[in-house]
Amino acid sequence: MAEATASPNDLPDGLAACLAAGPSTLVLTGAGVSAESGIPTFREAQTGLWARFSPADLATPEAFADNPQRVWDWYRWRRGLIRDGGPNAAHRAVADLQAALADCRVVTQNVDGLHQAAGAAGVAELHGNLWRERCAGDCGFQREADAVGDGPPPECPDCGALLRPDVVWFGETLPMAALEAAERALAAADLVLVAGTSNLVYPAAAIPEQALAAGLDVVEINPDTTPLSTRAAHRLAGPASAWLPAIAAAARAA
Ligand code: BJW
Ligand code: ZN
Repeated sequence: MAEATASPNDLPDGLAACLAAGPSTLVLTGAGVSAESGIPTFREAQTGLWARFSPADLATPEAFADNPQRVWDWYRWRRGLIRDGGPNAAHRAVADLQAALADCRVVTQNVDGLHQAAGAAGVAELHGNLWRERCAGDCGFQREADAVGDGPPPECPDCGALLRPDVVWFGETLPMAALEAAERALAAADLVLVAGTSNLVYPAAAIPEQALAAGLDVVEINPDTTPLSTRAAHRLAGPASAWLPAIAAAARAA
């Protein structure tokens, strides 16, 4: 199938005019932005090895307590996909948008680090990063992982408890620094681009709601509809790898 593309001319007039004015922009991303790097999203049909497990059942503290090996196997499998897939045109377009606009802040729910790999700066990671590991006990140890890893779950070198991926599971609080960065980005924003998220998981899903309540222009980029779709000023139906480059090109041309 030919790769879907879009040009700045395909953008709705209102959005093109907004981009031409060089808006302060908040880009909120979710798993759909990394889908075209070969990384499965959470709520779409799962295939292959992990088809038997709901990601929502793996992304919980209870799942880790119950079976840390299974949870580590899942994260290591995903690390391998991320390493092999690398950033795609959507990640590169977000970095291009940052280069084109005086103020463009990126807030992501993704834990894959692919925005940074594509060159985006100051990315607020609401749900952590799976390339970081931290003690599942309370000693505070953490480290960066540079390899996918294998074997039994790693142990904390300081206290002997298990290490876990430094990500945010259901029922856990989000990192304060990322939440505050998201709040500041929202307060500064004229335009909010919401790409590749089902808008179902809170508090991330509250960001577009707060933007709407504040009267900001909210644009959704997603091949499918979400609870945001009917309320966004513009809905760009299709893949992020088509629409985000068109948006970056329009901002560059302004
Ligand atoms: C494309 C595409 C392409 C495909 N281009 N698009 C308020 C109301 C109700 C519930 C709650 C609430 N506040 C809190 C809750 C509870 C809970 C929650 O939200 N539950 C809901 C499910 C109802 N939230 C939490 O527990 C959060 N913690 C919290 O609030 O703490 C405070 C607290 C503590 C104690 C008690 C009470 C409160 C934590 C949430 C953590 C989420 N963690 C995960 C795992 C992270 C680690 C990992 O990656 O493994 O985060 S779950 C998973 O969902 C992951 C994602 O970041 C997150 C969002 O998913 P996302 O990105 O939207 O992906 P999908 O798959 O859902 O959607 C993909 C989309 O892409 C689709 O729409 C496709 O169409 C689209 N797409 N291809 C563009 N090419
Ligand atoms: Zn420890």
